[in-house]
Formats: sequence, C-alpha cells, structure tokens
Amino acid sequence: MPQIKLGEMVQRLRQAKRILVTSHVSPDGDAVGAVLAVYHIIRALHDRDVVCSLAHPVPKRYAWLPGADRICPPEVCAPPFDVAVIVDVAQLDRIGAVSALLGDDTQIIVLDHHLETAPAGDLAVVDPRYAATGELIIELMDCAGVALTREIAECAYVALATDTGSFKYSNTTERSHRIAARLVATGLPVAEIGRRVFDEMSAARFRLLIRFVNSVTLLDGGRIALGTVTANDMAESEALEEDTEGLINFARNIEGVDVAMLFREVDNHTVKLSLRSREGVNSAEILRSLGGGGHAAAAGTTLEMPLRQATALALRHVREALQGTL
Ligand SMILES: [Mn+2]
Repeated sequence: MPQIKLGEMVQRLRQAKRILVTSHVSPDGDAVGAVLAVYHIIRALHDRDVVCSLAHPVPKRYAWLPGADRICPPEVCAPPFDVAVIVDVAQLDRIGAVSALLGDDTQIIVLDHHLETAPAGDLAVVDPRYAATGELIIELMDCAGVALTREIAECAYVALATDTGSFKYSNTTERSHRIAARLVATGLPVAEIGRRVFDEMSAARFRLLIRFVNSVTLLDGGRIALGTVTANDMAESEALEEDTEGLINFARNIEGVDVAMLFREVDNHTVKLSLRSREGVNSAEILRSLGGGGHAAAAGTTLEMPLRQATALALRHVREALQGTL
C-alpha cells in the first residue's frame, strides 16, 4: 500500500522541524537525483531547515543538477535532525559516515526500490517494481500536492534515466515512460542531459576504460566475462572512483555473456565486486551470501580479501548459479 504510507510520510515531513536527506555511499544518478528531488519537494512544502548530506562527493557528471552544491559531507552538518529521509537504500550501514548524524530521536523515513526484506526506518516504502527511487519520489510529490517544477523534473529525470539505462533495461515500465513524459514536458533539454550524464568522459576515465577493456577475459565458453580494475590501474589512469561507473556494461554487452563481473581492487584487502546478468540469472541472489545487494540484473558487494581470493570466491558462486541454466 505505497499510497497510504506515502500519505503518512507527507504528514511527517510537514510536521518536521529539521530534516536530513541522504542516500548510499558511492552515490549514483538515482541517489543524487532522488536526494535533490526530495530536497526541492520538502522546500515546496515548507521553508524549514533541510540539509542534504552524502558520505562521498557528488560525481562530476551530476554536479550541475539544481541544488547539488547544497549537498554537504557529514562532517560539516550539525545535528540534531528530527526526521531523516533515506533514499535509494534501505540499510543504515550503506549511508556511511552520514549515520553519525542520526540521533536516538530521529525518525527515519526510507524510500527505496531495491530488493529488500527488512528495511531500516520507522516508516518505509520499498518497492522493487519501481525502476528508480526517482519514480517513487514523483508519487510522493503528487501525494504531497506539490507542483512539478523544472528543478524537481531535472533531478527526477536523471534518477530515472540512469537507473533504467536510458529507458532500455528490463525494469523500465509504462509508468517510467509516463513519469518521464511529465518531466520532459517541463522543458527539459534531454539531449544536453544525455550528453552530460551518459556520453561525456574525462581523459582519466578514457584511460581507465582502455585498461579495463584489456583486462576482460571470457570464461566458460563465453558465458562469463570477467574484468578487473586494480589499484594500480586507478593510480596510473589518475581516475576517480566515479570513473569506474558503467565500465562493466562493456563486458555485459558481449554477445553470449550471461554474467559480467567487475572486480575493483580498493586496496590489498578490499575488493568491490559488481555483477550484471541477463534475464534468468539473478545477480542479487548470487551475491546474497557474500553480503551483497541490488537487483536481479545488477548487484554489488564488497569483499574484504585480496583480489586473487575475491576473484576465486565470487567466480565459484557465479558458476554454481549458472549450473542448470541454459
Ligand atoms: Mn536506484
């Protein structure tokens, strides 16, 4: 019953005095877009204190979004907050250092669309049928009776366009397009947004892309594509963490590949693993026993072990999952 809960969320937002809005570490387009759309919606409800904070910096490709300059690192935000709105994630350990801003009296409101059975929070709408948290937030906006502005539209459009891979992933629904149509109708420059968000890349990202592509190997008759980004690749390319976003898609797009794996070595004992899979193979399920989360088609986790060990372990899980599938 999302509508009933959304109504209750609006009530709580109206009554709140000081509101914190946040999302997950390593923020992507949906995280940044949803945080900022919620920010503009709350500001339209009342002009009370609203603080946006993310544990990691906003990636450059989203820095032009209206309000992005208001997103602060948690160190410079002063609690207390009576309400915290957490978007695009449902677990408090995923908001990183921002969790230090939550007090015992802070009411936690969660809005998310990832597969999640036990969301944190006093009030949560978690519905994996939504392609992006940005979609849910437009429903929150309607529920609150807030008029759609160009600012809200830009933020929600980026959320929606990134999480649906430009409206081409299987999570894209009729609702995604209907919402997008409303957003575009506010006069959005879709070509310019598309260029900024999807096409443009820094020279550092290009150098990293070359290294990543060279690392990709095809295993098990081409069903598994495995690529690696080492700490050395990052340093030599002078790349930022945000430059790794989407690299895995090049591996996933190879004909015949059922599962693409990207291992990113953070340091000697930490590896970030991303998984992408075709329909019929559930990435989130594969990574569940490895502490991961996400969607059926795209999931990720962090493995606290050296790269070689992480690769062997994850590969074993993927191979087990592929056994018995065609
Ligand atoms: Mn999302």
